[in-house]
Amino acid sequence: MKLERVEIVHIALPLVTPFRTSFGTMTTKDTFLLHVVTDAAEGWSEFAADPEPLYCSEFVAGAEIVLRDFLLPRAAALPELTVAALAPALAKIKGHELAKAALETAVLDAELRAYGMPLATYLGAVRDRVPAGVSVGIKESLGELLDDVGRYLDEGYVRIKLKIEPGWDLAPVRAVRERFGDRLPLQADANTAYTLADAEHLGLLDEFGLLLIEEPLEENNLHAHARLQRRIATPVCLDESLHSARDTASAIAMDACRVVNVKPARVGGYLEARRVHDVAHAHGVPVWCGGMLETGIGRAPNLALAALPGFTLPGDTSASGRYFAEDITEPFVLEDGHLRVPRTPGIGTEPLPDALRRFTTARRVLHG
Ligand code: OSB
Ligand code: MG
Repeated sequence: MKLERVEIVHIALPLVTPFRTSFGTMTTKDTFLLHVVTDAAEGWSEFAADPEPLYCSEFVAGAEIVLRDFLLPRAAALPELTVAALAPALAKIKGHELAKAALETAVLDAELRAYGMPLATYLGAVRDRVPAGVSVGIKESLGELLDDVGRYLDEGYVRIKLKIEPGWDLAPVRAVRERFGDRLPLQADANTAYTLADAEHLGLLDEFGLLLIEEPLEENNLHAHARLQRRIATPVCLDESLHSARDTASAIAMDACRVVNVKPARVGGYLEARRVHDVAHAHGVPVWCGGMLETGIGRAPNLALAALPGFTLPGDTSASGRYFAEDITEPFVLEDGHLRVPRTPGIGTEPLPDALRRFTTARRVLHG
């Protein structure tokens, strides 16, 4: 393929309810879509991060510059643009995995559309639908939390993840266990809010039989996570600390990570995400698909990935309605606690023109 034109479309979608984590509160999904036009087909993707670098070091305005000045010139210089050739062409640019993932995914969408192949087929999916979990933010009160969890369970979600931070950890976990029972698949995500000095305190979560505790300590400190794992029974799961299949191999070898949260954007795209899955699966380490409050453009390819054989735990791939009153694509709906894996070529969805127009805040041509 030859890259003809790349457009960035900034969008803002109000969230149905504010989402509070240990790193901040989000009330809108404010990001951009990439629209790639090649001589063979067109593709879409969504940038996974936010306007502020709170979850990771990348952010919306920075990613636009990285794409325009460093990534797109290299993609455009390829004599034959393929998704396989793209990551090697971008490798000299350090970091910026989320920006790279946005470009790679849009190119992948275009290339697969040119072949008429669904992403699920390309990746090696073995399921038609994937079980849906839901990530529940930090609330003002335990009563509010129990109401929200109860509502999600009534809707059919099969696994609950509670966001935790110092001061909001044992009490919410205990309250959810007491109200909804020991058999509810339950896990917690600290988004780096603790230190190794909190090991004894985190060990108090052991009695609640959590599936895992996600990223309890600082980002990229595999050593500290391994030391924590020696002191707690709850399996440690990494999110922020894993940027590649190589990181994943190191973390597993050190026993810093007994479960892996795979976010394709965090590792540079779907090709590397599949390698993360392969490394973990070969070690018998369960993986699940994380989320970044994506619109349907980001959610569709995540569902294809979550249909691979090593994804043995429900992910944060919730239905459109958990995030937005109106999505930018055809909405993903919960059917018996599951979401259907898209089965049309490429990522299997595209923006609805009318919704796209209404949610767009700015659009610029970045290339071509
Ligand atoms: O740590 O998994 C996380 C949302 C934004 C940034 C980071 C995280 C999250 C979530 C929600 O937990 C996942 C989702 O529902 O998309
Ligand atoms: Mg997380």
